[in-house]
Amino acid sequence: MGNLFDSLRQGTEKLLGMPVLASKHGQDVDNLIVYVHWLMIALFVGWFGYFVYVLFRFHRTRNPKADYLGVRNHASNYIEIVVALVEAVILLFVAVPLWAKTVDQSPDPKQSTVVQVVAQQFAWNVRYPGKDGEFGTQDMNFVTSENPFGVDPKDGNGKDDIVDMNRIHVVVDKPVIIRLSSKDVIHSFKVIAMRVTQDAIPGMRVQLHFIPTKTGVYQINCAQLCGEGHASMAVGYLEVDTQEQFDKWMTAQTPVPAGGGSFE
Ligand SMILES: [Cu+2]
Repeated sequence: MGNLFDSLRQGTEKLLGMPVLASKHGQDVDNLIVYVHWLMIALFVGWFGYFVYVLFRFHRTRNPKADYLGVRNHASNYIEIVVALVEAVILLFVAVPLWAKTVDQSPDPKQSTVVQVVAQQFAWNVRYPGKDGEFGTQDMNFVTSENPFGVDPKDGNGKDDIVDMNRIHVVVDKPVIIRLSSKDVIHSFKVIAMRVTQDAIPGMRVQLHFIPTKTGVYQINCAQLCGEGHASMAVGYLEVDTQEQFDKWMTAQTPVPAGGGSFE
């Protein structure tokens, strides 16, 4: 029974053409998508069948005189209850536990790749804590076009911070914590392969996290229509490296002193 269920689910996934999956919690997201589609297929078939039945059953040749009493059985009520029950099961036993398991339980920053991402029209600014593992303190009063993160130029912790644009390096099988914000309008950070989406909101820093399971380069999309160049935010990439590749890349970076660098 379990095997039949699994192969049915995998068959549906194939039929839907699900995109590449490269994160740990992603399979649960895909399962939810499949269950919702099953329900929708059942509703589609049910409604369509009912429509065809009505065309036939209530055709005027069969009903020359209108019947003012209408339907007297309760079949539709029972069907409605069944549909509501299925929806409740999906919500209470799949969607809510998934949220509790993957969104509410934040990984330990010490065991994770922590990255700050600030979206702007139309790019992604990326910042790593550097060798010391500590981000320099930030204040919005320090924000300029050269210092999008508002890093305090006097804070020693910020001296070795690495700033980059449009490419986020992370390590495979290690939790990733992204602290997300925006410089101008509402953007949305979406990496389909990781099955994550989070709005980037000016004045707020929102955390999202996931565990990448496959090395490779995955596109970042902006999932909120944020202006004329919205589509060009797809120049952003998430690169999932091995620890070795990541360390090599990190040592090749030159820290950008706060306020002194430019990425143009
Ligand atoms: Cu955007």
